[in-house]
Amino acid sequence: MGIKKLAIAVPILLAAVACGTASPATLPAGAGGHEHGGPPPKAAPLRDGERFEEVGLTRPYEPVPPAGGTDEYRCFLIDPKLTKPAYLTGSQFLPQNSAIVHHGIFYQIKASQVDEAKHMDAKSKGDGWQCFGDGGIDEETYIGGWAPGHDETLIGDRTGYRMEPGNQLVVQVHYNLLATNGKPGETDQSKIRLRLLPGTAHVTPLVGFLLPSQIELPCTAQESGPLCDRATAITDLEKRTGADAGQEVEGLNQMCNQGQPPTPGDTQHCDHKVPQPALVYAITPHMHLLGRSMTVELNPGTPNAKTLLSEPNYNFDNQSERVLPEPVQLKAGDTIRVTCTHDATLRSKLPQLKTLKPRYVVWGDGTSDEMCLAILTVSPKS
Ligand SMILES: [Cu+2]
Repeated sequence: MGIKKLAIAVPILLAAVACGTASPATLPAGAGGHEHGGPPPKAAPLRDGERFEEVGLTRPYEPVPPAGGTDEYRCFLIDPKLTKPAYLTGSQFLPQNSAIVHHGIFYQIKASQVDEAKHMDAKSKGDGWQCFGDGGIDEETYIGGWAPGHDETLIGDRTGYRMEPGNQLVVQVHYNLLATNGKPGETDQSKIRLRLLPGTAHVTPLVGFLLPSQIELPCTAQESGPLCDRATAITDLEKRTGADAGQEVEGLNQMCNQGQPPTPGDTQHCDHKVPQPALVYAITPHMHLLGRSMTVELNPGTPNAKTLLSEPNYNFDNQSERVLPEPVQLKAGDTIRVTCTHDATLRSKLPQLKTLKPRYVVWGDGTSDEMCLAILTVSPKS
């Protein structure tokens, strides 16, 4: 996700990102085995002042999985053509070809980022651009996600993400061609139904607190090769995703591990201090394809400890927000611990990864890199 530049400096970040849900522990996320089908769920009734706006792909897109694989993650820039500020109070992905659509994740980008997105689109053949991982636009903010069977998520009564005129959406769609045995030719022209309120409405604005953790995932005992060396892997990461990627990794080690030599392992955690009072409504887990589990704890090891999220079987294809049963109040100075477990053995099992060389995995934007990110949907208030 486009949060990487922010991850170094600030323990808790105002912005938002995305991706995943549960499948049996033995079934790697994104490897297929999903249930598809059925028409999309009906919309809940419009509430006072709301309107629906349907946006979507401008024409059918034919997914082209890379390297003989069966999956493509494709990002599309979609203009909601807002002429006035609005609040996005709900969103529902409407898959047109549900046989091949595996998930949809929605990001908002500012008007100032639209050129960057257009550039990504223009340099890529066909509509949109390939985007394993996330949308690939700096500072993109997560505003919703969908996986088969998911209804529109409505958080509380009057809450929403503010959208300014000129802002646009980046929608990441996971196409999976297992249903056609990888045979090309299927097309999709999905839509999204936006639920909007005028920007003048009295709405509790939602923002994302982005809480990352470092990843220090070594090669498995069965794997070997030059990229299994951490320093070599980071040099390679910088070559693939930009010169500051290594700094991001070191910044996370500073933040989460006080700059001590990192301890390689499947499970890593990071503690964050809450900077300001906020009410948490929902938590969205984000890891990439090697992600196995995530927990988010409030004040661990104290009498007030509380588990906010326990995601024992992370599934990349269901990264919609998990709405908490009751909003939870955070106080300034509280500690939030984000813990992720990744599984390097999935690399040799997942169609999207198995052609790649074994590597020591750290935080990064690419298919073969990982993230560990809890996105807390909050309203800043006491
Ligand atoms: Cu990511």
